[in-house]
Amino acid sequence: MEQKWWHNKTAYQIYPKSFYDSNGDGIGDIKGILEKLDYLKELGIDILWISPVYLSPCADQGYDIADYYQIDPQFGTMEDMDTLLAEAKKRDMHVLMDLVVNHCSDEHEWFKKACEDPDGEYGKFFYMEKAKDGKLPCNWRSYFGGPVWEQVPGTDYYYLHVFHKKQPDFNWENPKLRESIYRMINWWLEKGLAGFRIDAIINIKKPLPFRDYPANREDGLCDMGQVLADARGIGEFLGEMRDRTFKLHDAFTVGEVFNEKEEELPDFIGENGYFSSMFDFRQTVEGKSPLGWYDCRKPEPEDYKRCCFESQRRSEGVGYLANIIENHDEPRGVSHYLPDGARNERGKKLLAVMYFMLKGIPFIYQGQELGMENTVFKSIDEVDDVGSKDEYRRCLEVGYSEEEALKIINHYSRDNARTPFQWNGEDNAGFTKGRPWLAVNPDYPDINAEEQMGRKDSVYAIYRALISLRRNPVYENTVVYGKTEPVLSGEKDIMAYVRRGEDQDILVVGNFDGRDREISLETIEGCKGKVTLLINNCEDFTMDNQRLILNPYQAVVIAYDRF
Ligand code: TEU
Ligand code: CA
Repeated sequence: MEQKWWHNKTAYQIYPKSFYDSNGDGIGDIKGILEKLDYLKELGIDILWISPVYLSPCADQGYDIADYYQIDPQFGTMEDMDTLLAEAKKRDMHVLMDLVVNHCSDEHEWFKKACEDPDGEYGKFFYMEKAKDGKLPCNWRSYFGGPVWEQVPGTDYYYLHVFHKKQPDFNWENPKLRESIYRMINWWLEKGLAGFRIDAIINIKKPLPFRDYPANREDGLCDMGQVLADARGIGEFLGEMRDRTFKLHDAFTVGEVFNEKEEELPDFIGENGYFSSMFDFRQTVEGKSPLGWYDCRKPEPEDYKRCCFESQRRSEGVGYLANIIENHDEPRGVSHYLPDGARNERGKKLLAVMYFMLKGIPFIYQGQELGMENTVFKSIDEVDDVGSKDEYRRCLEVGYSEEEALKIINHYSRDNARTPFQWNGEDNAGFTKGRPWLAVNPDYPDINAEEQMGRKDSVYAIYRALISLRRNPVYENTVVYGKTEPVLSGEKDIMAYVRRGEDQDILVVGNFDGRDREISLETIEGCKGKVTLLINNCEDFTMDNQRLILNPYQAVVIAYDRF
């Protein structure tokens, strides 16, 4: 496979509203990111993905864009953005913005014009349909609850929104709309952006004409997953977008793609794929249910292991997935994937090692490098996120008590990942001098950057070690390009794999069991030569010959050099 500039990079997601507030209004901002660039550089980050900072009424935290060419004043100005691009460049860092083009905001000029004249030029930028015999055009359910159709005020037209009603969907079938989007993408790339994270992109192709699908809840509506599985031809849009924009700038793009069909993977991320990479959501969706959060199940270590290996297998020789344990839509990874006994620093480091050493482009979500955990909401009023509020309603609807519903929201709420970044042990974790827009997680006196940076055995320290291993010239080739081979698969709660390189094999072993485990490495092929312990989350390391003894939740990375 041809080598690309981004193959050996490490990426970091910034959720700007919660990263660092430079002016005391309680809201993180672009100047705040600027102030913390050196923190990110020191950690070893090469690529920054910044969640939306465009002009937005913030019905869905900036994922509802009112003007793609403006920065929302709560985040700063276009000048701040230009400064950020320049300062990142000085530090050899690449900036990605979020590309949200399945929908915009109902406050976008195009949508306002569309509402004034649904049959006119801008009406065709959206899906505007009339109800037939009092029946909506189809029975799809929006991701945030309720039908996808909302009436255009004062008319008998309805517009389509697969997310919130303040997020009207674009009509990608319209070439004029596509042109307008490409122009905007190129405008940003010409400014010096390195690329984009591409939001909810699988939704841009709708199966047309609109029709009903079998309902999966008592509301008579059907799940969007089912609808999208039936859509054909998204490749025509994505291929065109690639050729008209990304390709011209050698941009790095990472798609938020759910539910692609296995045989489509080469089209998405193979040579000349639509995107450079896409997130691996295999373990994110494990245990999720179309019925809602109340029906979700937390994955066990064995599930986690199976999901990771499945993704490694199907992407091998095809392309590079972007590996994550969390993002702004998910609970904190350490709260979701670790067994109860491992909810401590050792366990957090175990999870870090296991996902980070996989083949692909590792993404770190802000605070993950500190082992930030889910927060505690004492009442639903403390929750801001639209999605969580809908899921709470849903729990009550199917018969859970308020207390039980809150427990479910506490685990799955998207706000778990959106609490302010914990910089230090001072008021509001040093995030703001004012009142934070969302309460700081009360655990900040114990978990914060200042404390961790000053300690050699912190979670932060292991992330730094993992990142620097990725760019260590002796191991880089194996870490970036080596094939992943799962080993010891019969050992329950042991996750082990070998990265096969030209100069060495690198063995990665983690113990998700709360007990010591003795493991024989005899059955593993290769793995001969000079042994070097590269990473270890414990103080001790017991290996003699082919026998390895692991402490509870221990993780080790061992290189076997051939020459
Ligand atoms: O998420 C898209 C997505 O598929 C969602 O269904 C996601 O799984 C859901 O938020 C979980 O509750 C993207 C963004 O990442 C998300 O923050 C936005 O809300 C959404 O698009 C709409 O732009
Ligand atoms: Ca601010």
